[in-house]
Amino acid sequence: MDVADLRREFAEAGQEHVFRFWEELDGAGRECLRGQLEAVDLDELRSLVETLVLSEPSAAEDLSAVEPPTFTALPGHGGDEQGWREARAAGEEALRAGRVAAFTVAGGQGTRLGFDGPKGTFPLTPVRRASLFQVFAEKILSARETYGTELPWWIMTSPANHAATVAFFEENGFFGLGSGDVHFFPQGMLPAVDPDGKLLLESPSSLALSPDGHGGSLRALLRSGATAAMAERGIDTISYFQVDNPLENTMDPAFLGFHLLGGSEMSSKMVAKTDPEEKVGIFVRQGDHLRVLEYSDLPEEWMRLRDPDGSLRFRAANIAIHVLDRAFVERMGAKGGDLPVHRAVKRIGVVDEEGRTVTPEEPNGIKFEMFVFDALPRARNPLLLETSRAENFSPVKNAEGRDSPRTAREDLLRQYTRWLRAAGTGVPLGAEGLPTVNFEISPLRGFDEHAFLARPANHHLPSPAEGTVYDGES
Ligand code: UD2
Repeated sequence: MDVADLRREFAEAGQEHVFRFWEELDGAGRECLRGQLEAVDLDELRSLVETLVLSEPSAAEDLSAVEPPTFTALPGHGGDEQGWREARAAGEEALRAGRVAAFTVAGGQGTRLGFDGPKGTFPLTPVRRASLFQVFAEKILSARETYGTELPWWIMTSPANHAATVAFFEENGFFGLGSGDVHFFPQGMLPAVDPDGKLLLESPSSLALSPDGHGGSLRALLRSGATAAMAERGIDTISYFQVDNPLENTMDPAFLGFHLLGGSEMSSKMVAKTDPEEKVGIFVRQGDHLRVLEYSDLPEEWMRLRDPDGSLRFRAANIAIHVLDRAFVERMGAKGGDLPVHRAVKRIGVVDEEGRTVTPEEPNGIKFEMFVFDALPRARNPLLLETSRAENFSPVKNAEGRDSPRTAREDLLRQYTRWLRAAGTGVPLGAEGLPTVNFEISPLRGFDEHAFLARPANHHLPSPAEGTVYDGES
């Protein structure tokens, strides 16, 4: 677009200040800013500013019709064992038929972990310090072997970590998955604004942009051509998980089977919340809809409500593991995502009058993002499945304390110990159910407990010594 036209459009939208360094910019700087400005949807921005920045914050949401959701319980918790067997068989059939793809959202900024690099490259496992990406890659390799299928993997990055993510896979030979079966695409970005709704500049030649949230994955899957590539390969089912959860069970056949047998467009896993303060979204039923209330939106007194048996009333925690129907993603993505946008007040680096980027001590602006779980109320037959926390959820969010690399490593060790014991190998135990030696089982030996126990070579292994790695060799 002609710069004069662009300038006029931004002036009409009350955003002409983004050109304030224009005269001083060189050719490359002008191209950069111009590209970013052309990508801004001014109508969308106007409506976001009106509803989320300039209006009075809406009084607390009407939560009167909100109830705990119904869900499919684990067999040990009253779930129907036969139903679980049938679901598992259906999921395995879909995996064998090559109908399933893995999909990881890895575009987040990982600020809380304080790690310099894409979170998926974080060296995590107890002995090898294999990265999160390697853990997922090995699970996929194991599932491939079990089901004799290709299981391609799509990874959503952000413009900030895309090149580093791709380079990491290249340096590591794609962990043996084959470069044709691992696909990367960057998510969309949304501009940040100040409390008056004015676009913020990060530098003279760049807006302050931030990733549009994991909800942006729906439109990014479509726009990047990922869903078209999936369709071409006969894939209609997408296994969605976050880069921060090494216990994520990438290809859970029972979960896939419940999703498919239930004719669901989007299914989610839940576990019981450990304590009122745990920072997880909560599944609720509102009228006819299943939805997630983010932890910050759950009223304080609701956090502590208990059922007569003592369990938390609102306990259905969102562990961010979903199955998505490909056609549903295409439908949602075609409407630009069609998800509500949330606001987050943040400290945002902005340019000063001298053209330097300065990050203030206090929040100075508003970022916008979408959440993938907001698609649940729009999905046909959404399904909620109870799952085992110990086998599915131990996220790496913080550098220390709760949900940190230390707690994730401990939960991995507990998982290895359970699997070995189930396979007839003794493991010396110390405090808190942790083994007294540090050791590791590569996911190549089984992507889940079922797959691990199904391999005769995993039975009656030598008891682990300090530093033992049960790798892919039998
Ligand atoms: C998320 C959920 C929370 C709970 C918890 C479980 C939200 C808003 N909250 O909390 O309800 O389920 O996870 O672990 O999701 N990501 C992107 N692009 C983005 C933003 C995030 O790819 O623009 C990815 C990010 O790389 C990570 C995941 O989404 O894999 C979670 O993001 P987060 O760390 O912002 O979510 P969190 O921990 O607040």
